[in-house]
Amino acid sequence: MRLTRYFLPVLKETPAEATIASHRLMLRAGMIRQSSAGIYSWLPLGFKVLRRLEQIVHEEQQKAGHIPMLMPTLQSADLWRESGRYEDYGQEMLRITDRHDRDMLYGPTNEELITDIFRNSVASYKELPLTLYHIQWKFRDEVRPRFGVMRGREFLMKDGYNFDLTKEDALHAYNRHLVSYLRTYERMGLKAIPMRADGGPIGGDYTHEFLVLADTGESEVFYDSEVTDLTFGDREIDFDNVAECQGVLEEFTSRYARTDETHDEALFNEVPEDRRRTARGIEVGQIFYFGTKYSDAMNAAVSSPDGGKVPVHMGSHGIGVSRLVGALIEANHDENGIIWPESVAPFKVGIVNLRQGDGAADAACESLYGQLMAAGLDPLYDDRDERAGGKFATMDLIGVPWRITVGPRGLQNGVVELTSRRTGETEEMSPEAALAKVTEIYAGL
Ligand code: P5A
Repeated sequence: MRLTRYFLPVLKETPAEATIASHRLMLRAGMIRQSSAGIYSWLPLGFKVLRRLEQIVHEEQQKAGHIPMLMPTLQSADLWRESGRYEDYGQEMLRITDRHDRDMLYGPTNEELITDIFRNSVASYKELPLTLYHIQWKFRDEVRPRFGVMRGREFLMKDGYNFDLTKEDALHAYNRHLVSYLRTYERMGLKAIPMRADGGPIGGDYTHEFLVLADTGESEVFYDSEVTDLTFGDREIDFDNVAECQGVLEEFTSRYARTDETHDEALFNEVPEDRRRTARGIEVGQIFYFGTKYSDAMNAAVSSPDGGKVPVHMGSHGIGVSRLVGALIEANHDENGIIWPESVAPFKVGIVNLRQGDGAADAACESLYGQLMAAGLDPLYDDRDERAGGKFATMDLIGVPWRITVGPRGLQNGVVELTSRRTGETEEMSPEAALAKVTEIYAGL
């Protein structure tokens, strides 16, 4: 993309309404604009990151054997009357009446809708196990929407639902989700720690939240510092292997790690004192096993191998996709702006032309631009007629991980500069060497 042809409305001033770094930087970098409280437009740069996160989520879900689909945002109230949640959900639910006076709602989650689809299409245990998911906008009329996309009213969620014959099978689905979530967050360059939590309005008493530690997080958490040393890494996993998935769950959840909803001071005090930590965290996902809560209420049953009908065991599993954009920035920024991890960067490489209009500089930039495009490295070429300082500031603000700086003086010696946004380190090298180096960095991401 050439910057002169892009839409990147960066702000010079820090918006007064933004109190945390991610909110401030998303506004300043031209990623989002508020449309009304807790509701945002995603401008091109923000949309690119959002799409990239969705792509990672899709890939990891499908590796785990989960099947993508798409449900609508608007739902009929009748389904929610069946489960009893139409009344229970209270003011967080946005209720709408259509022209025929039918009660509708903007879905805050989809347990009822998916259970309805399931019960109308699946009759036999032979069609299980089944896990369906989608990535769709949700609406929760939060009392206090704040921190930009972190606590929005309209937000993007990946939500998945498993249907199983037995509790044992459903717990395997739970474990599979835990493993796939660990992989998903790590691929995004985030450390998200599973912690025992509370079922809240979704239900069930077996649930883990995934928390990214950050001072600006809204949840208070208590944990054994050893949990922060755990990583899934690039190990191979067979998602159908019950023992293997159970092993990962045990490895990642056997140490003390809880949100304040389930915190148990006596148990916490059994952790050696030097490892006890209290901190704040951003909840970027949550997995639930709630058994037959919805299948009982909505009569979602299948024929069992022993004959007769049995209600299916279910769980639901969510990732806060739009919140993750904020969480990623909270974890990756400095005083000059965002520092995207390579795996989620909206543009992989920036090209800064120090002297727009100079024949040699323009030609070298065009050539690099063409080659980076051809290599699939999605470059952002700052081809504006602006001072170098302004161009560097823009690249730093929007967080492009690698910058290639091209100027007439360097070109006389056959070199350009390659700069890392994260470390600030700059190396001089030939344009070919710069191209080879960034290609290598992004290989496999
Ligand atoms: C699991 C999937 C559920 O709704 N039903 C379907 C279950 N879980 S949850 O924990 O309530 O939400 C899942 C994730 O969505 C994000 N989230 C939000 N993001 C931005 N703004 C909000 N107001 C908001 N509310 C929830 C969180 O990341 C949460 O873990």
